Amino acid sequence: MFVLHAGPHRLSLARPIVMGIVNVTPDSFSDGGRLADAQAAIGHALKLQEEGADILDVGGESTRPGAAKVPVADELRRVVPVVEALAGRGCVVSVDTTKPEVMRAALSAGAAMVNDVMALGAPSALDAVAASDAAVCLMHMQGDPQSMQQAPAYADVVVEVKQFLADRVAACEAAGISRERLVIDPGFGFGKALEHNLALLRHLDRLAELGLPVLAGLSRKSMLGALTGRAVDRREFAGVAAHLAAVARGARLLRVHDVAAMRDALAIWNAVEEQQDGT
Ligand code: 7PJ
Repeated sequence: MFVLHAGPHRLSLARPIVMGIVNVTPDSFSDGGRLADAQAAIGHALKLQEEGADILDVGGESTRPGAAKVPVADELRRVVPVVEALAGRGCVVSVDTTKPEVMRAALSAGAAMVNDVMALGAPSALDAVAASDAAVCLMHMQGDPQSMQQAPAYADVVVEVKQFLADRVAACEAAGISRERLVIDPGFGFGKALEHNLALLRHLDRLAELGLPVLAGLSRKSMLGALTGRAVDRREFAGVAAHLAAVARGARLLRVHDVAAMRDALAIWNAVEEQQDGT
């Protein structure tokens, strides 16, 4: 069973764990700027921690489809004070960024994990993580956030995503980042049409065959809207169902906005899985 090495932390994945989303962006599609200032983001993060988040994922760069790029100085200004405050309180903090400069600053400020939607694809991102003892989540994306939802296309989405992740894992290992620090993620909604997202969810167990913990991030995503007709702030139940479908296929980390709801669902899931009835 997996134990994730994230800086000084050892996170057992014997049960699925919850990563709470902390946006420090004025333009994130689901938080709409209400968390724009560091104090508000810290308060929100501590609430998620209280609700049972195991990891707090702090991001200052919106990656929603069509989102504008954020200059590195702005992202540093948003993210570093929040990381520092949360790590200082003993929280397990992940930094959601694609920029090596932000990775380095956040790791110095106490982040124990890097969550990169580019899977350390930016020049020197591998080096930035290799120079630390942080964990890293490697996510698949087709194209870039500006254009990725225009015409996603795959011959076999599951095979292609799995191969991409296997290649990035090999690159990490070659750079000196050991497997105990790695998490893989199919990147739901990142250059994927509904059929691609559903195929990846249905066959998530095939990604788990890579022998690394799989993270699923489906919270509030447009796929849930397409299936339920719900607006972005009404997708909590759909999100819980989608994440449990992921857990049933081997997901060990769940990246969510609605931590309390996910915790309740996992309380039931774990009780059923761990029931000792002699059968
Ligand atoms: C994901 C992410 C995801 C990982 C975002 C949103 C868009 N990081 N960052 N996996 N999604 N690892 O939260 O809707 O699915 S930003």
